[in-house]
Amino acid sequence: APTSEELKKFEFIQVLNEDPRTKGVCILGKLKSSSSSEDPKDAILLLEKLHFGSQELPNLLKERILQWISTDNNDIYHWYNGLLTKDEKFPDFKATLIWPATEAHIRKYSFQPRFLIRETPHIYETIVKPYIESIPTSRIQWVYNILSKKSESERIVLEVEEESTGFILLPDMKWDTVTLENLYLVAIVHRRDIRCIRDLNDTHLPLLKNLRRQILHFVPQKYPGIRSDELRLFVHHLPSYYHFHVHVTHLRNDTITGGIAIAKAYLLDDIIENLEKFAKDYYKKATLTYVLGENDPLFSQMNDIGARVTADT
Ligand code: M7G
Repeated sequence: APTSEELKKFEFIQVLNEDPRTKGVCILGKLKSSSSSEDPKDAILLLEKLHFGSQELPNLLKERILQWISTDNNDIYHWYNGLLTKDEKFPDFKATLIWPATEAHIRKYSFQPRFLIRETPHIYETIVKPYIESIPTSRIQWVYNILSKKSESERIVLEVEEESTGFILLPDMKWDTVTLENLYLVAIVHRRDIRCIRDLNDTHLPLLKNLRRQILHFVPQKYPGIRSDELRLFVHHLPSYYHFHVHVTHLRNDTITGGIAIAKAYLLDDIIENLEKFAKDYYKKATLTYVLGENDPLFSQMNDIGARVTADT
């Protein structure tokens, strides 16, 4: 990973996106490796200001506030800005560096108009599936690195080693791993034959139920204070990475960047119910409505075929 000295040389190009609600920004730049003579490569830096940690709150006023800056007042209302002292135990922000970043990353993280799409089984078969099959496996190298313990192995919180129902549970890269209300874990299955929700059928019920049971049993034990009925288990469609995984988030982590938005997130409970009670090939037959950004590689084909939602679809 680039050192802080190398990161200081990050050359700013432009802001790709920002969200005042999550205090997050996404910056495109160039970054050079000091150990090689290669040209600087595209880099995406996701920065997010962190929440006050519950451990620091009791001493915040006494120990951590360096300066109060009075800005205004009105009657009994008084406003200030403040500066905190630096403390490594309580970092100010979290950063994710994607480097070298591909064109696909830049498109994904850029602000873009979004549209609702109706993906019929026919559209899936003729447009989406060929697209999924064309994605190089290198795109999910990070998933294989986790499964083979090449990366993030010390972050694994639970592993169930079984060929057809096994998985690895670990913190999602979006989580600061400290703020419980923002808990965000991802369960990545060991098997490599399920690309997305469309591949699921009744033969996968043991896997889906195992994920549900193990996660709901384990997470409240691992993170005391969290109850099983505060955990949202869901799957994205479309996902960014076509290797089956389940998102596990705290109910209070309900910002859009938490990935929980309707027409993107499908509850694991509903998936199980649909396959078990309604049809074993439910996801072969269903029309799925979801949000697609204009920069998505599928957008122009979807647009051409008339997949965008209208009053008549
Ligand atoms: P997705 O639904 O395929 O895509 O979910 P999304 O990013 O559009 O939601 C993939 C999930 O894996 C996301 O929640 C990512 O934040 C998370 N994730 C992505 N990468 C590259 C990593 C990684 O390298 N490590 C970990 N722990 N999580 C990742």
